[in-house]
Amino acid sequence: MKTVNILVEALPYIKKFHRKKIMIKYGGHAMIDEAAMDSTARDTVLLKYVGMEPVVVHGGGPEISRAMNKMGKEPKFIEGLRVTDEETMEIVKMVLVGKINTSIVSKICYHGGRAIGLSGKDSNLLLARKRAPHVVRDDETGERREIDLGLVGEIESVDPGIINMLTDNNYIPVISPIGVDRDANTLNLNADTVAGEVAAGIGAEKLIVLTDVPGILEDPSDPDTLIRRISVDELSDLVKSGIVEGGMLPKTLTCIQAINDGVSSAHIIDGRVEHSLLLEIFTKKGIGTMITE
Ligand code: X2W
Repeated sequence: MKTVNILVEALPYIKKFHRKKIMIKYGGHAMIDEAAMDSTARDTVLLKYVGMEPVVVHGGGPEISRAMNKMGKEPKFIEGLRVTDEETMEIVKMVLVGKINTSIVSKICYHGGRAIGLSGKDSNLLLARKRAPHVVRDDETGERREIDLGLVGEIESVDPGIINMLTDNNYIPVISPIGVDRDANTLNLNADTVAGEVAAGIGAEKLIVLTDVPGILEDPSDPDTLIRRISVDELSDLVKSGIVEGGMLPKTLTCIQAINDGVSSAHIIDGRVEHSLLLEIFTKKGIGTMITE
């Protein structure tokens, strides 16, 4: 395609999303190296300069696990959620708020954006409560057993005020998935859930989840079976029939919930592909899976 045609193809999208909030979730698995993070930060700045209002939520699961291993702690997950004791919570804060958040903020600023780093504690952005213990049933004895996840939270409410104030003043908010409870305790939150809930809370037009797979696949072992567009109802059927499973399940449920809460479209795309964000937003074909009502 001629370079100029790329710009012409982008125009309807630039018009449609002018001044609209776009929630972008930078997944820990998508941020494979500094170059990938830098490229995504630059694309985020481009979105801002063509008139959209990007808001970033980042993860960092793999990096937290690496830090835990270095400190001699073994990471443990139950249904995708990290079991978080006091010491793990300190590591989570250090990695997410101290390292990843500041790194994304400085990369966005380097490319000319005005990024501000926040966690869910700032201005009570993410009020959370400790999750109830996970109940498992022993297959043999049928006995019920409770497993406490520790300092893991579920979101009670999102206060969009601080985010709106920042986007209204041309800043790009960058949010760490850490919540606060009513007694000021820190809680570890799943970053996908945070992205979905904040997207709904701020009335975002789009939720874009950057991860390490091409999107939702009909056959998870075959990248050629990518589903490019799907409605929430069709997707809910795929979930019920067990076609969407494993690591894709929480992301898929987050997208379904976001659409049901009023976000116009949700996208799952491969963040390892350079400029996947721009290809998804500005081209007709897109690059990943787009979910709509
Ligand atoms: C996550 C927070 C980071 C995250 C964790 O501790 O790994 C819980 O599991 P990704 O890269 O998006 O997976 N929190 C409760 O979600 O990062």
